Amino acid sequence: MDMILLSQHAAMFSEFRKMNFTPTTEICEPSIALLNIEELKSTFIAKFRTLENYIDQKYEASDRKMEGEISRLDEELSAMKNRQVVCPTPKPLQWEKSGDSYYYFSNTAEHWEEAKKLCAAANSYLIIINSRTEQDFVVQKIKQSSVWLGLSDTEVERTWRWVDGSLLQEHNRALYEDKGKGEKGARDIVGYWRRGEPNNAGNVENCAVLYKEKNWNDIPCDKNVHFVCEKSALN
Ligand SMILES: [Ca+2]
Ligand SMILES: [Ca+2]
Repeated sequence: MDMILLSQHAAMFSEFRKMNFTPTTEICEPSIALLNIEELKSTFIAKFRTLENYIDQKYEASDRKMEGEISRLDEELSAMKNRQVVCPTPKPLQWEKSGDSYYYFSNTAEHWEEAKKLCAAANSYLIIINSRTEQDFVVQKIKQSSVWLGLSDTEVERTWRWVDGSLLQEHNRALYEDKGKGEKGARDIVGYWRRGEPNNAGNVENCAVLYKEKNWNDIPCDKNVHFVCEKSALN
């Protein structure tokens, strides 16, 4: 709109120049010149008012248009607020009980952190293996080749911690002793590691998975893997 106004403005002044500013013999006469200047002044004022009105009208029109637009958006917003979003009732998670815990077996594969968050959101935690019996139960239930364990060494390499903050070495001392001699490559780290694991391959493996073969491996945490959430059945 500014461009329209400017061009309109320029056209008017060009018109004034054409009409009144060409010197003639007549306007050089003092009396006639005075008359012409008065005429020119009133013409100018009239034209200026016309321009003012024009600008006012344009702005008014623009204001009206804007008001219309705001009112339309307001109506749309109200309509959105009033619209009833009908969501299907989410199906409750299917928990399976074994020993003193309930377990949820995910239908999706996620990054380790996401899996951890999803379990937490369901008032549970990414599974912590406390016994061979527990591991056997999980392995026999999973349909996939592997699931995330709630175990990682992201903070300090080779310091494996469960999601409850406990250290693998301490937490699983009994489990290690129960297991017997331990496996090659993981003599200083307890658990059911697959032979040669955890090996932090490529320097990027900080999250542990449990394989259907009943052993563990460290793999990159950003892999998409199914997971198991665990929660206590005692409270
Ligand atoms: Ca457990
Ligand atoms: Ca590995």
